[in-house]
Amino acid sequence: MSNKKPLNVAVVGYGFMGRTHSNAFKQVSQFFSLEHKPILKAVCGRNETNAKAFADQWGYESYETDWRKLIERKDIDLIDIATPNDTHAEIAIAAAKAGKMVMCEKPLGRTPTEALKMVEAVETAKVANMVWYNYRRVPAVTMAKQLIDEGKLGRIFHYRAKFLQDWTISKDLPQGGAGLWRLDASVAGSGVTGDLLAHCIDTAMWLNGDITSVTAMTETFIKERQHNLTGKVETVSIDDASAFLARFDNGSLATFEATRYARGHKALYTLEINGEHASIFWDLHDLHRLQYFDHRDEGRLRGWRSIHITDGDQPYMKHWWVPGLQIGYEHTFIHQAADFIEGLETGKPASPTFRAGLATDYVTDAVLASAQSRSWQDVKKA
Ligand code: SOE
Repeated sequence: MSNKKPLNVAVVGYGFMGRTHSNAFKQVSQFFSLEHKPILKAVCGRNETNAKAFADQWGYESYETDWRKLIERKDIDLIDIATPNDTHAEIAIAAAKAGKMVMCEKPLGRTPTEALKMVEAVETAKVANMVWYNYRRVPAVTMAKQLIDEGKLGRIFHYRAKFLQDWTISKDLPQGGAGLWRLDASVAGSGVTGDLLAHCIDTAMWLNGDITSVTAMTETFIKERQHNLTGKVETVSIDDASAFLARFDNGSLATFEATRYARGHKALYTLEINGEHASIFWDLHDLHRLQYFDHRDEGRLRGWRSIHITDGDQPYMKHWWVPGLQIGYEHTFIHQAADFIEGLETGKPASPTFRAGLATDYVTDAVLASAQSRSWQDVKKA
């Protein structure tokens, strides 16, 4: 028998993100010493056969086919939203009103208007809340944050990020339905701006402070696609590619780019930061390495170091194996679950809270507005 306090979790959604979140809740108390242990109380999905199969596969105690049932249930403390973007606001607001803690997959809302209502709901109800921007919790990225906060880079001049994929190049790929809702603007809110650049923006503002203004361009390369749900050929309204320049509050300049049309790249999220004394580069395809250049090194030996982030004194790694042995993508979600639970226990909520998620939505909204108006846009403060 465990002497840990139960944290009764219900996950809404059993797709890709339903699996990453379920895995995080299942594994976190094995690897992190926390007072609370997540209990997989219920999974929810509209298709009963799939919901039941998912519950069996992952060891959930029960399943529901209507998320409203979860909100009514007294035996659930935390509602975790892992569904397509058009459902985030309604579920989160109802959950907060019922006094449940809420975790939500990114982006928080399809628009800042939706996201702001979600922020108001969790803040009024005073319930713990968090948005799953998992890449902050790649140990190498967390270490970049430590180095910047310690002042190792000095004044920051440049921030550069990109997120490249290639899975929508075929004109025969339909839009809508499982997985492909990301191509349907009415469900997703936007294309790569909200899906991929949102990750880059969240990490960037965490590492380098607020983004204050942007100028952007977007393009939709394939203008019509068959819709999986209606069977009709319909206009594509998402952005297939998006690139923008930005200014940060600290005076540094940035370039950001995302596309699903970069043949050969599957999930090439990279970031680079150039400071007065040092630079940092990180690449998701090589996620356990942090590239670091320090101008203060002795001249003869100066060069880029490729630091293998697997040692116990590097972020999160003492919870895993022995030095030199790596972890991967799924662990970033486990780290996020651990930080959320630790936040409950210490009373210091882990970031990104819904309010931080709103800040990212304000930037993506300014990017889309700038691309439309072909002008610089100031970013609202969350
Ligand atoms: C899109 O392909 C996607 O799955 C995003 O939705 C995720 O947020 C990103 O982490 C990987 O790519």
